[in-house]
Order: sequence, then structure tokens, then C-alpha cells
Amino acid sequence: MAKDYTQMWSNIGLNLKAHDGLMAVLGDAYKNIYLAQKNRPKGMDYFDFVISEVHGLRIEEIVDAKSSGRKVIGTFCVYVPEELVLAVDGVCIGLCAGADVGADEAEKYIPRNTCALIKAFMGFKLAGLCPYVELTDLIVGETTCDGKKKAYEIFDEITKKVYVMELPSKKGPDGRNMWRNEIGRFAEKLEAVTGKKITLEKLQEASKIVNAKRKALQRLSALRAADPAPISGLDALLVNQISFYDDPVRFTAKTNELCDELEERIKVGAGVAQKGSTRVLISGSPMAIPNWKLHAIIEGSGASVVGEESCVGERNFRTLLDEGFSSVEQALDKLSERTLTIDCACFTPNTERLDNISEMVKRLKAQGVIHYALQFCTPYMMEAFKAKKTADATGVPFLRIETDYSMEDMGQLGTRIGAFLEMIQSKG
Ligand code: BJ8
Repeated sequence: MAKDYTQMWSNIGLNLKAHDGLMAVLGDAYKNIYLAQKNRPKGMDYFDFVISEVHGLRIEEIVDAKSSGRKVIGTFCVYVPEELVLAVDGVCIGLCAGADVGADEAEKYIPRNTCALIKAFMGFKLAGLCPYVELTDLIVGETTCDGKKKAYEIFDEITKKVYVMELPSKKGPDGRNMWRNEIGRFAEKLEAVTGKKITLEKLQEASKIVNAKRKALQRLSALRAADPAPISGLDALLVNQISFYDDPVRFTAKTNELCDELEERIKVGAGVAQKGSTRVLISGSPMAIPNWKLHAIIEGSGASVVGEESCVGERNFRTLLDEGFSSVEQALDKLSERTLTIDCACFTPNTERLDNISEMVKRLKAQGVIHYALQFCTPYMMEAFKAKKTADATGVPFLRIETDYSMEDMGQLGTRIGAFLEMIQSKG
């Protein structure tokens, strides 16, 4: 970090000693996993910078935004429409965390057998490690999996600022109606928290910003179909992770610049791996920052991760919002419809996800699917059964992994993944 931010962190209320420890571990991990990669695109410099300032410059920007009267809205799920947050001039920040620091603190409140993502967001708050949580004016939960639903009750006792959106479990007419009403209620809640009115003009502007971000991410994803892959899976994952907390307009411009460079690479046949190296699709639970574990193992074994069928991946940006609305109510209808195209395993049935896995395997020319579920993430662990059938029908091998954020199973995972990659290679 270029500057000393100790005073700012202290003002925010972080635990300075624990936070220093976290920053040191993060810095080392980033150096070993990211900066050690070969042939990285120049355009990744921006994203390296963002990471180096993840608790520095970006936090300073958010503090400034708050002093100018803007509100900070924290979210945990891609069903929560960012457009509405931007329509009230809010700053939208994804709060999921991907490291097991603070887990001991979290286990004082929630069972040990809770998924690592939930433990991490609780743990980061309880250990005084997350400046983003501290700066939020509203934290938006949602009734997706049981773990999150119940954890939000406790998180509200701790933070006093959780608002929960009720997401249905099925996408029939009743579920759609209910969700449309929830979107309306959320819009009212945002107006109450910010004191700003949601207008048609504001929604049009916000929709353009968020759709442009989705288009940039779609572009990045499409470019990964090239052989050799023009960018590592690790770097593409990082861009996706940063999309949840960077300024959306700047992020879009930088992602498009990166894509321009990748297009040039593809034209001359340049890439990050050898042409013909093994291509893998990852499918399953989201990988919040700094969860780089699986990509690091796979790419450390010489294969390329060419796509993520995940919320930190295509599930987040696959569909654009239909901008053909001419009133606030119509915009809310469209927001409700778009979000219900998302194929989270919390829904039943969830056949769209299986179609999307198959489509991604074909489009990205993946030779194998690694299904990634966080331990105790019942929806994705259960859905692995159907995901395997889909991979079988698509004609590619499938490996099912359940893990958490700890490094204890790195060796065992490396062995299993190595054998899986060898099996793919032996198939030719
Ligand atoms: S739309 S995947 S972001 S709910 S990993 S906490 S599901 S037990 S994060 Fe998610 Fe929205 Fe769905 Fe996406 Fe529960 Fe599983 Fe933990 Fe999870």
C-alpha cells in the first residue's frame, strides 16, 4: 500500500493488530499465487493495484462517498439488484469473504458445521477485520440457503443493520409475484435509508452502468474460449471477484481494456498456457475473495481453468436487464424477471443450471468439469448429483470436490486433481 491508512482503520473501528496480520498473510498469498504467474496480460496491473489497495484506497473512496452523503449498501447475493442501489446513489459492496480468519470467533455464534462462506463473513466482522462491513448503512440478506437465512438473524443482532429479502424457492407464478413484491419493498427500503427517490431517469442510468459491467464480464468470459487461453483462470477469477466492490464505471472501463489486449493475444495465438493444454470448467459454490485455492491447484498442475459456472462467474452476469422500460413500475418488473433467470441451487427445480453447465462446456471447449461445493453447502452438494449426469451426457469427465477455506487438504486435493487431469489427457 502506498500510504499509511492506520488512522483511517482505527477510525473505522478495526482491530489493528489482527488486521495487520491479515494484510500480511494476504500480501504473501497474492505474491505467491498471482505475481508468480507467467505471461500475465499487462491489463492485470490495474487489478493488482486494486488488490494492493483493497483495504486502502477503495476504503478511502467509500469514506469520501459517505461524507458526501452517499449510503453504503452491503450485499451477499446476486439476487439483490445492484441497479436499485445505484438508483439511490448508493455504493453497492459484496460482503462475502473467502478466508478462514475469524472462524474461531464465528463458531462462538454459529455451529462448526456451517459453510465457510458464512463463517467467514461472520468471522471477519467479529474479529474486526472488514472495513466494508463497518462502513455499511444497510446490509441486505436474502432467504436463499438455510445457513444464510439463520445467520442473518444473528448478524443483525451484532450489526443492527440487516434487512432480509424473501426469495421464493420455486419460480412459478406465486413465487414470481412474491419476488416482484419483495423488489418493490426493497426499493422503498432503499428510499427510506437514503432519503432519495427512485425515478425512471435514475433507473435508466443505473441499468446502463450495471449492464455495461455485465457486458464487459461477458466479453472476458467469451475470450476464454480461445486455445491457448489468453488469460489464466486465476486472473479471470480475480477480475470477477473485484467486480463486487470496485467502482462499477471504472471497473467496466478497465475490464474492457483488458479484453482489448486479450483480443490482440488471440489474434497472434498467444496465451498463458501451451496450446492444447487441458481445459477445465469449475461449477458450483461461489469463490469469494481471497478464495483462490482450487484455481491455484488446477493451474499449478499445468491445466487451464476456462470458466466458472458460479456466482463469482457467469451466474452473476449471464443475463442483461431488459432496458425497455418506461416507468419505475415496469423497471421493477424487469428487475424481478431478470433476477429470476439466475440459476442458484437454492431453487427447486433448477434445471436451467444443468443446461448452463452443458452450454458452457461446449462454448468454452472444456474437457472436464470440477464440481466445487463448500463443505456443508447442502444446495450445491446435493445438486452435484445432477451436474454429474449433465457432464456425462455432455461427454466430459466430472470430479466432485467438497472443501473449505483451510489449506489442510491442499495435498489431498492436489493428488485427486492431478489424477483427474491425467485421466482427461489419457482420453486424448
Ligand atoms: S445466488 S450461490 S450468492 S445464495 S456456499 S452461503 S449457498 S451454504 S452463497 Fe449464493 Fe446467492 Fe445462490 Fe449465488 Fe449457502 Fe452454499 Fe454457503 Fe452459499
